[in-house]
Amino acid sequence: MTRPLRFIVIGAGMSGILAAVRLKQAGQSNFTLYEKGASIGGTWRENRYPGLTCDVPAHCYTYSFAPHAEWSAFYAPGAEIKAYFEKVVDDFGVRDFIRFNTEVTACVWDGECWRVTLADGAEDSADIVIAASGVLHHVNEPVFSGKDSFAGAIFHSARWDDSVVLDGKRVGVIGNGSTGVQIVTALAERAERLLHFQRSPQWIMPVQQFAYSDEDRAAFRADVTKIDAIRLGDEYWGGIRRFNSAIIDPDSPAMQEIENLCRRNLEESVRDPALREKLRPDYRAACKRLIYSWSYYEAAQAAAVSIETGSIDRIEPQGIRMIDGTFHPLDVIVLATGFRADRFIRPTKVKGADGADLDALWKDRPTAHYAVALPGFPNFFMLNGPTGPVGNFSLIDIAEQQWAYIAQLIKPILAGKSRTVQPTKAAHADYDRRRIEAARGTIFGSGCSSWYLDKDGVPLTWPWSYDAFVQAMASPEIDQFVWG
Ligand code: NA7
Repeated sequence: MTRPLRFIVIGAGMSGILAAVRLKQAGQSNFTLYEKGASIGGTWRENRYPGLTCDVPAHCYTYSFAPHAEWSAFYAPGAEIKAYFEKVVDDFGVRDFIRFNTEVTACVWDGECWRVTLADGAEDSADIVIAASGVLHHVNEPVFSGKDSFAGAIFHSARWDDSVVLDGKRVGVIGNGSTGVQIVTALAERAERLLHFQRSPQWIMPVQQFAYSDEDRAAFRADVTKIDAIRLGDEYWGGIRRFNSAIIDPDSPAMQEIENLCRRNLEESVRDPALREKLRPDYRAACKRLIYSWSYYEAAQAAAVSIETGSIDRIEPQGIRMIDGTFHPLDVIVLATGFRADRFIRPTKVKGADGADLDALWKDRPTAHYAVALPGFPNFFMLNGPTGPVGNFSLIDIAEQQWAYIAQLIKPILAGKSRTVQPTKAAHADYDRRRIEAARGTIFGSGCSSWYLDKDGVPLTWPWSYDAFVQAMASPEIDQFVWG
């Protein structure tokens, strides 16, 4: 006997779609996905900039239950990934569960269930809430003085303006995270002048990109084990495990290997010694999220491209003025300045039992028990929430494992044996303490700025091995939770 339950999922990006498919597969039909945007896809909807590519191999960035034969290349372009999610939504029949253009503004636990308020003032309620609200969608737009005076087009990379002509124009790209690097690589041959404003240099991991042919795709279609060989194969997973052991042990041979690869890439790819020094970081490789690129250094050496390492003073009507007085005339400015990755479900107000308030709880740093749940917030779960694994690997895989963990926690509720579940305060406090201590020693905490760090400079990430994560998700420790 199972008790009929109502679920609300917040967000129809990668994690929310996963939750919907899993709920449907489990026989649940009383659920709604509230999506603030007009279409699905989360970060793959928000980002449409030229050159947008996922840095996880395409066949590894898919749901385990939806292999996909049609990728055009080893690393897929963003538009194909968005189309893949659209296809999954239709193939698995979850589109009718999505309410678009409907932002959730508040979730309040009333002692029995979650009262959910929507932006238009309407209300809904649910036994269980899944916050699949994503990480990379609150844009970070630094305040540059004079920005509004710019006579040309200026926009954030995640608010791409398709009406703006780039060919033959003078384009400035501010920021050189994965986004800035991909945009500059894509525009190097299109712009008349392309200035890449780099506040801190980045290590670039060389990777091979290649197109799949029609024959390749036919072979993938005919035989799914050919997809599995990539998705589950040693080449990808061996790389993930080596990368992961490097992250958590900066003195490991695996870290040494990453550093050597990045340094050799810089030495061998950049011919002009002055440019090479401009592009050489003074912090360790993988401290910031590693940038995977097969062609950025070539782009940086293209005739139309220059790397600007000075500090920006202000934006003027005709371009960018540097602190040293240099002026760069520009037609278009792209702010590839990243996201406020510490927001998670905020600004949605979440109030749990006995006055528990998410804003207050996350005042110093966002956290969640094993990245998934919080004491004081019964039946409230997060996918890709704070302190989960981040790095150059598939967050789809991470979300799937988190879902398996949540599914085990709610089993007694589905069975009608209890109504609520939440982690104990003591268990979460212990997790937090151990996590913070371990996170300080990872490569992310080795001395650089990045979106992985909390406001105290501690990495807000899973600091243990990938296998420890798999194990933790596979079998929740029952004594860390209370069922009510
Ligand atoms: P990132 O990786 O957060 O990069 C943001 C970039 O913007 C980075 O180079 C910053 O320099 C730069 N930045 C931010 N503020 C400023 C100001 N005020 N002046 C100059 N430069 C600035 O964001 P991305 O969008 O590239 O990538 C986010 C993730 O999306 C990526 O890791 C993938 O997971 C996908 P800094 O390094 O802080 O000196």
